Amino acid sequence: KKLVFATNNTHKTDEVANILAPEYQVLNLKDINCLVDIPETGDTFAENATLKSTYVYQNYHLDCFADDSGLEVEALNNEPGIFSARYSGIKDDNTNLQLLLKNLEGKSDRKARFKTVISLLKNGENHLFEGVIEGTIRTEPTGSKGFGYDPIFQPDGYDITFAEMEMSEKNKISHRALAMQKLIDFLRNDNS
Ligand code: ITT
Repeated sequence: KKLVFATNNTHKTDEVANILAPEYQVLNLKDINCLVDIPETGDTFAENATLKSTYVYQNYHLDCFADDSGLEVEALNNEPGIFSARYSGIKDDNTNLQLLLKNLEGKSDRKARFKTVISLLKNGENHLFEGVIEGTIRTEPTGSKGFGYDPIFQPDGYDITFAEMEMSEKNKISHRALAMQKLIDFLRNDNS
């Protein structure tokens, strides 16, 4: 079975493909020849995820899902949140991560959470699934796996960062994995 995932982020595609295999095969925007960076003009993860899924549903007439995600840092009033991909103004993971570390310098509260909201558009109906993981922000990046803010995020209960985990390990606990599990459960119970 094939599922369209409305994303341009190859790291997201890899993680989600790993979560859905072998039951589903994932096609991303490139695979359906959609070369657009879909505008994310909403105020929430849910709105932005829905904008991405709706774009594909309306232009390609395909059932699909989209993920909007980001990092909320307590001492930064939950920033960067929906602006995680472009926190510094540009879409560069390392620049954004360094800015976050700089803005947290000297702060003792290092609590943060990763959030994902997935919008599934099936038969014209929008279904939302959320996943959250709590953790802390390290003072220095560690590890080279994963993407985005993974090298500075240490999930609660672990002494390593997401970037030090194998993808299979991150995929057991991450915000994206939790939201995806809800999506999978929904699809299993949905016979429409
Ligand atoms: P699409 O919109 O095409 O899916 P994107 O990278 O623009 O790709 P978002 O708008 O959802 O995706 O922004 C998510 C950003 O949040 C992402 O670029 C990372 O900086 C950060 N992020 C999300 N999930 C993450 C994860 O699992 N590990 C590290 N950083 C993550």
